[in-house]
Amino acid sequence: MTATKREPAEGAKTAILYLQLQDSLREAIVGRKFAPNDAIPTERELAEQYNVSRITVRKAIDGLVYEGLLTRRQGAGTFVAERVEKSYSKMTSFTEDMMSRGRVPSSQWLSKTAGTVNPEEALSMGLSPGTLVYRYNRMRFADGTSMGLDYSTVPADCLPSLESVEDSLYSALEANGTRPVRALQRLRAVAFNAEQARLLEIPVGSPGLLIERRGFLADGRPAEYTKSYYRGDAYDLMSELAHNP
Ligand code: 16G
Repeated sequence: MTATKREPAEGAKTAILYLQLQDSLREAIVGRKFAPNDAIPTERELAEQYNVSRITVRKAIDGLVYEGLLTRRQGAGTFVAERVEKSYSKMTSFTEDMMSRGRVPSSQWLSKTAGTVNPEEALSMGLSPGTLVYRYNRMRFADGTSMGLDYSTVPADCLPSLESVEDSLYSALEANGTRPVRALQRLRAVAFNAEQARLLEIPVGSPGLLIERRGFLADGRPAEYTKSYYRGDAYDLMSELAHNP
């Protein structure tokens, strides 16, 4: 059998083109040719500029959206994703964090259940076995892009009912006069597992930040035990330090 030099098949050519376009867009974003929050050129403009089809452009952009470098805003275009600079030392809620940055928060419920504390929750919050708690598990989005997952447990005596939490846990707690005023937090690096990655539509093993928060009321009673799994590519955590000799 003789080896013949063959032209790449049509499909392979498209694949090469979209990967090339993806690389040059990625370079432009990482090299800050486009700043965070900048709109990138439209599909039509990119297709003309790079002399490729709009399908190729769409595929290249899809990949960068998947990587978290770009976000699509309905009706407005495609923008360079902006990392959320979140203070590690302020006790804000996801809703407040997003709204203060002009992003539109939304959530998708994974579950909302009532039950008695499990051993982990009991130890974390100092609750006696048998205490009734509400559990709220949610996917969190900003402008429709997945940002992370919140798994919250709240003692039932902090809320009027399981159903009282709609869009924001903290506003429900606030309305009930039981918003935590003090918290302990612990931060750990994690890799998203297959289930979490599927929910967030990111590659399995993507880096994440696990922030565990235990929130307390002024009288010391526990009000919240939340595990927040935030996308590592979406957040910058900031805190202010002072030297107090
Ligand atoms: C944030 C908090 C979480 C809180 C949630 C309430 C961190 C690390 N975690 O995700 O503890 O339960 O906000 O948000 O800040 P919501 O009021 O928008 O439901």
